[in-house]
Amino acid sequence: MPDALTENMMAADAPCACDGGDHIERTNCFFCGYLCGFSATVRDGRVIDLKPDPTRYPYDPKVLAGCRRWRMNLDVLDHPDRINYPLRRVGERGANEWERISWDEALDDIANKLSGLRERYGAQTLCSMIGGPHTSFWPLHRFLNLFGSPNNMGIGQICWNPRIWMDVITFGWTIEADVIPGLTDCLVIWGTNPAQSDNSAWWQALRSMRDGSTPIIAIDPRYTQLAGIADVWLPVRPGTDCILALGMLNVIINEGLFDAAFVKDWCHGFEELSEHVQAFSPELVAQACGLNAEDVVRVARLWGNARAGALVSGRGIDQVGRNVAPTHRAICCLRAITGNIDKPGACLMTESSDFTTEYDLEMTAALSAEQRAACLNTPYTPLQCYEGFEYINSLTMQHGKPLPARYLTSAHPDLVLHAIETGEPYPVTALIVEATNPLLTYADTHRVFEAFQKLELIIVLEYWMTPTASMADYVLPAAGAIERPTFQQHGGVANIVYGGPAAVEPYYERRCDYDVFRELGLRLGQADAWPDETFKDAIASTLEPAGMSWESYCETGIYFQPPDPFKYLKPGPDGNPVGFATKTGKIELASEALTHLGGQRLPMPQPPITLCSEQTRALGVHLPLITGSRKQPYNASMYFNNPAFRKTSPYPVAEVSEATAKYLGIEPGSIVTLATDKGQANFVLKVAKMRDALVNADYGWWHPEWTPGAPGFGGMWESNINCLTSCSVETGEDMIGTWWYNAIDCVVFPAKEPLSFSRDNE
Ligand SMILES: Nc1nc2c(c(=O)[nH]1)N[C@H]1C(S)=C(S)[C@@H](COP(=O)(O)OP(=O)(O)OC[C@H]3O[C@@H](n4cnc5c(=O)[nH]c(N)nc54)[C@H](O)[C@@H]3O)O[C@H]1N2
Ligand SMILES: Nc1nc2c(c(=O)[nH]1)N[C@H]1C(S)=C(S)[C@@H](COP(=O)(O)OP(=O)(O)OC[C@H]3O[C@@H](n4cnc5c(=O)[nH]c(N)nc54)[C@H](O)[C@@H]3O)O[C@H]1N2
Ligand code: SF4
Ligand SMILES: [Mo]
Repeated sequence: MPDALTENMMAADAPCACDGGDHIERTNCFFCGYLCGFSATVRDGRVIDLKPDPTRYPYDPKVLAGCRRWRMNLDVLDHPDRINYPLRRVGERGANEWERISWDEALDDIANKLSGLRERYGAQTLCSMIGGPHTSFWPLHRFLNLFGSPNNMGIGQICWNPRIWMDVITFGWTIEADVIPGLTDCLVIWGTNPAQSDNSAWWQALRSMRDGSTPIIAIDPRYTQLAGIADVWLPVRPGTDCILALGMLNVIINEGLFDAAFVKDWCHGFEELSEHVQAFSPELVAQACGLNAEDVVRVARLWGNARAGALVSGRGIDQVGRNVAPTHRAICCLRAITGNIDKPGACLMTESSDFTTEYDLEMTAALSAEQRAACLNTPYTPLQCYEGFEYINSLTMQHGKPLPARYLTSAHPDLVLHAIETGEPYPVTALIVEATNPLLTYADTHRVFEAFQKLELIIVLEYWMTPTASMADYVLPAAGAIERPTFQQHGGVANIVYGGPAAVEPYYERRCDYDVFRELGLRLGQADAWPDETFKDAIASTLEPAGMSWESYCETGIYFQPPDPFKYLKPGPDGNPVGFATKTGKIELASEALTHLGGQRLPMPQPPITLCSEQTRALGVHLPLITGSRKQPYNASMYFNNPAFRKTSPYPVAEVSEATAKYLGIEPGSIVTLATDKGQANFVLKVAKMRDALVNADYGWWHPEWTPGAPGFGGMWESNINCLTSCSVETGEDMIGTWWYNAIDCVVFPAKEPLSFSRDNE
């Protein structure tokens, strides 16, 4: 019996049996980073059916078989809650009272207001906020560069940048694990759980390696599905991963397991590193990390003996505040001294794109030196600012590879919020919010909310009336994936892009994000910078340098050139090997780049912070907290309006181990309040296999079925873990500014009132 998916596929392959007027269009999903290919049946400009298209990227029926979301692409097209027309606020901010206006009126209004604010306060008065990879952000960034605004808030510091920055500083470019079954001889998966965050091709590949021939090591305080297929599970104490990595280095160096020839030829600072790690004996490390010393030694030996060792890290260690850079640096050293760099089956250095780089797409060069200097990050985060970017970019440009500027310079939310609150060092009065829901996903919801009240102009591009959108002056209706062409590249640090065409023109008056920024640009004197009238034309121009036509992009859904291994050995202009694009030309175990910028040469673990005063601690039991571990079927603050999902995953959950539940004296299934000095939120307590004395809370929860806007804002005050978090730059990481979503603390106590989401409706 073919399953539903196979039937779908067979139907997709079969000749179209539809009415004369129907036709089939290729298109893509964009509900997650895979951008799976679909074929859509279109009748009179409407999609009437959608099927997986296994002939296009990612070419793997298993991806869709494991996905619960893809059918939603049809449901959301005509969903009654979609925003279909430009809206202008008429009531108080947040009152959810709107008038429908035309696009021309909206764009003229916004352009006039932005122009007026720029005259009054300077271009830096405009900031932006972006979120996870839901759309192409480069059109917004181009608009900002030409407008003169240096402050884009993103998710960079806590999602992607720490890895990218530390790889680039150590190796001269970024690294990807090159997992090849049969060749890879050790696989370390650190602080990521692809079973929930990437439950498709990558997770399937990992499962297929379960035969025991490649040792798999999972480093995660929770016993995830990944831990379930691993040979070793290290339930590390959150935030102590840097210490663990230094302990592994200690064993590998002291037992002589490193690749001595590679270290001699290609690593800078080995003696310094060797001396540095002597303080991190397995016993001391085990105590600090809450592990057994034997396990630390075992894992160190597995990795030390690997000659095709692949190491993948994730969000778990991207969000540990001060420890983020030292942890990633120590991991870079683990890869380097074992020679597991730029080698098949191990870790490969990626390439720069053959198609137009992100640096050029964003028109980075258009932002003047004066405006770069105005970026609020200067001098607080010396790497994550234009000075830091320019210095490191000058190193990677030795090999002709430009870094993407906007992510790596994105403004620190604490500094932007401070400028909104105080007008210092200059007034920030206007905000463009694209494809993000910061009232749920940025740290310190109360503070973000207060800051929104102070702004003169908020523009939100959205699908839905989210809590954030309800605070806007203008809400602009965004076209979804199958209503617009899609283009997903890896921030310009790899030679890959995928996506495809729109199946239909946008429904109602929705527009592709690109069109919005182009139209605003045209109204603000940027005509020369927007030669491509449509996003499709812009994608076609972007692909041109790679020799790929729009038609072949649509046909295959991908442009990809695999990176060459052993790039550092290739002869340079003088006939010698080119080496690495760092200051010393070698892999910098001791970082000359960070030293140059005033940072630490060697990875040094940092102490934890507390978000709970004595007064808060008196409320209940004080415990370490991690937030936001990914769970299907939701994604951050999205898809809570899917009734089938809500049926299977109805509540926001806080997980603890069985022993911890007993210690708390609270029955699983009860409602608990988690609190810090910043605020509180309610969750259903659940028991899970994980470290004792630790809480793991969901993130992103709100209630789209409740009334948007004041006072409840779709229930965003109920179970929003970011009511508890902080984005303080002072307690953040020194060089990048990363704040803490993991390895923080909270107080747990039984909720005083039943959860209001047990009500059917508000
Ligand atoms: N379903 C779903 N999928 C998603 C998303 C989503 O919201 N929902 N979001 C997407 C996005 S934006 C991202 S960035 C990726 C993230 O995807 P992943 O990198 O896989 O992130 P998580 O699933 O949160 O995994 C983090 C793991 O780190 C562990 N952890 C927490 N603190 C620590 C620590 O201090 N040390 C160590 N070693 N581990 C720790 C957690 O227990 C958790 O299992 O997922 C993407 N995919
Ligand atoms: N406590 C805590 N906070 C976290 C994290 C955590 O683990 N813990 N994770 C952090 C991470 S890694 C990330 S990436 C962020 C994610 O944070 P966000 O990106 O803010 O989260 P989403 O809920 O995915 O919000 C996306 C919004 O964009 C809209 N949207 C989707 N596609 C489009 C489009 O094409 N155009 C437009 N205009 N809008 C669109 C959706 O309707 C949705 O409202 O959260 C961060 N915050
Ligand atoms: S949600 Fe992701 S895996 Fe599922 S169809 Fe869409 S792009 Fe593919
Ligand atoms: Mo993310």
